[in-house]
Amino acid sequence: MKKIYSLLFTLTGLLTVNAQLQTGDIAFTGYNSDSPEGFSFITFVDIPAGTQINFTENGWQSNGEFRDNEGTAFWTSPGTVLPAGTQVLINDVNGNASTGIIFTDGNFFLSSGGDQIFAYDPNNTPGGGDETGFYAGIHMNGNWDTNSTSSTTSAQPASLVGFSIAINPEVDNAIYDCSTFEGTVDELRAAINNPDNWTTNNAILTLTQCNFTITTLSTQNFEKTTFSMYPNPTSNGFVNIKTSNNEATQVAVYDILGKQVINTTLSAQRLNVSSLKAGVYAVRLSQGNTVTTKKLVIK
Ligand SMILES: [Ca+2]
Ligand SMILES: [Ca+2]
Ligand SMILES: [Ca+2]
Ligand SMILES: [Ca+2]
Repeated sequence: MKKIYSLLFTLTGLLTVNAQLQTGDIAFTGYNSDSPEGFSFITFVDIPAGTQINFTENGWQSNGEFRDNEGTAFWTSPGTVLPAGTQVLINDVNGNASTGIIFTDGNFFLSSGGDQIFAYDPNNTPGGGDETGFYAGIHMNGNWDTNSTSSTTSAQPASLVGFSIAINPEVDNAIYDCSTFEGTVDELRAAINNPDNWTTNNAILTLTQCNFTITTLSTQNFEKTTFSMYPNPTSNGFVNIKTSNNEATQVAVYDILGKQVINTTLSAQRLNVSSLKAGVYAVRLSQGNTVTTKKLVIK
């Protein structure tokens, strides 16, 4: 029995490690330093059940360490997977979350004179030369400072460039205005981390849901990131077609008159084109619903 428990423990440990989010997997969408203090964020990935994220208001120092006399809030995701695109509203850090559980160490007080919040992995606390545990950041005291020398100031961690936001000038409360609510992860993250798209107020704001929709790969992205075809031009009777996922690819080749001259399913990454005369051809590659067309020149 002991062995089983220890095996389960090991497995759980491994699963927890695998489940960690990456920098930029969440982004802040709201911040209230007026009472009740709170914040909101969107997740761009499915968050596994029972995942913990820490939110500290300690500033980040130029020596690559947190300043350490402020508070931390602890959020644990619910007992089921939280789907990508979900917005979590922490309406009150002292116990009111739209989903999951939030509480603090009792020392979490966002200053109305300017403050910041960093989200990070509690199993990979940033510091000691390793910033990979950062998920997102929001600074509410003008532009980022060069160092954190007080509870209201903070440097921007290098790993959070592009994955954080600074509201300038200082204001007590701010929320993302939902102007962009549909797009790829990169598009949504860029819109959310752009302070031009935020509403600010020195009176408390109601944290709101934007009903985000994350769209998946466009054909262009697919072509850019998952297909390569070479040599091209080719003169040796074959062309290699590689995909990043190694799944079978449906290949159709058309001549310049639009006549189909090859139609096959490729599993070995090499297409025999020795039957084709010299000229220009269109190669249609598809996997499931994803389709792209490339030009092939045979010499
Ligand atoms: Ca406050
Ligand atoms: Ca503070
Ligand atoms: Ca203020
Ligand atoms: Ca602070």
